[in-house]
Amino acid sequence: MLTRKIHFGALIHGVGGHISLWRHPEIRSNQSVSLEYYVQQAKTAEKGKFDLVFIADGLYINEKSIPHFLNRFEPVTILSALATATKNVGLVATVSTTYSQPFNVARQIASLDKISDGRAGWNVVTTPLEGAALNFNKTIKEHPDHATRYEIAEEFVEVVKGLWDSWEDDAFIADVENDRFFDPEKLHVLNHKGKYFQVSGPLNIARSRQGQPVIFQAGSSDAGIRLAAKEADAIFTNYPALEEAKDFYRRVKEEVAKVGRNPDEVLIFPALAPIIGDTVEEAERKYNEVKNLVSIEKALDYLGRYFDHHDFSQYDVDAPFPDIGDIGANAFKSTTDRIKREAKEQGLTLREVALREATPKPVFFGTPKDVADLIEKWFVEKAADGFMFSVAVPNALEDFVEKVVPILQERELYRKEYEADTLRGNLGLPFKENRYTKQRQLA
Ligand code: FMN
Repeated sequence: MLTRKIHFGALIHGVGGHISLWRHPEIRSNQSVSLEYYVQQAKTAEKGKFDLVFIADGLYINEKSIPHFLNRFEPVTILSALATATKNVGLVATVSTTYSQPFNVARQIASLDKISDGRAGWNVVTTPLEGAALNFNKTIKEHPDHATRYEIAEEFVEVVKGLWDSWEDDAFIADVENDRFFDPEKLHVLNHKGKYFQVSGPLNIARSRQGQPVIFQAGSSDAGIRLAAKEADAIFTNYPALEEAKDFYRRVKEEVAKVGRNPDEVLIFPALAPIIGDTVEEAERKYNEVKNLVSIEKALDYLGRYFDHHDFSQYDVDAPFPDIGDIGANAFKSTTDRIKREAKEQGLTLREVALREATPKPVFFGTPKDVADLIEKWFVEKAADGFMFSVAVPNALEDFVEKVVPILQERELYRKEYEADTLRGNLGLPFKENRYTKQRQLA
């Protein structure tokens, strides 16, 4: 009997991850800073019994960043507001381990966990953009390299988890008669002295009903997988092809088993940005509407980023994709290799390549049944434990909740009601016991 159930997160992303979606007549250009929009999306996710809403983040912009990145909410702040507008859905905030301090992060996410009564999560990111260092140069002179960023992240997460266990669950006894606000035996000072952090503790907030907030990790390299296997409860990833996604899933689960953890307790969430139509033709029409919003100038900018901001506007856009030699090999190498290869094999013009990259056709595409079938396939074939939904066309979340969710429920692949009232509970993860309570029980 199949006991696994699909999980869903909703990435609320304002005017969208697409470079030009903001120009669509049904998108409000202020959506990235509209509380009303975020509340509406969170409530729709909750109506669809989603496990969580998720806020991505970044710490550096320039004039070529996608519009949503230019003017958006800080994750913990907006999620605190969403906590008061929702009851069941989890609230996961992206916060960087390269450009933050563990004490602050532990405190903010723990506060969100208390405000939401056990629904908070932290998406651990190491920050890929070099420019971020320019915004934090009082403490960090230079953007650390990839391996160092992950080394810092590992210690950072350990410190945060240590701080989260500062107070055992029954520490605050509020014994008025004996004038004891807390039981000193249940208070623990971390005293962490490591390579990157020296943190005394204790943290000035208690644990929530889920024990500790849920930890997501978003990074797919070997170092990212190792960090997730050791420390995370879930991974957000973005492999678009089924076979690659299956391979990633298998590698993560193997690594989790290797460090002695239960592979079922690290859930894998690939990205899902479907275009749904009542007919395939309608889905095509929706896709074309969005595709046609992208000007060739913006598409060339978008393409140029992969090639280390190479200026493609110097070429004839209707001629075959230009021969640009090794440009891009030091930037997004695997992507630039693929683009060059496909352009050659398929005889594409520069215009075709740029538009295709800036506005790709999603994998999850077609009627509600087509999309449900694909989701089922990815889930059953073990490419995913859940999916991180994001909006590719206007009203995508509403359409998904109304039309795809009931099919998955009918097939008994997805919940009809929340099973629990904490994020951990809904994800099927056990309560995170306090380490000191556990030690005492074992002694
Ligand atoms: N970095 C951020 O700063 N903010 C994000 O919201 C964010 N989301 C990500 C989502 C996905 C699906 C992936 C794969 C990465 C994301 N990252 C984000 C970047 C990672 O934290 C990491 O810095 C980057 O992917 C490089 O690490 P890797 O080589 O292990 O993937």
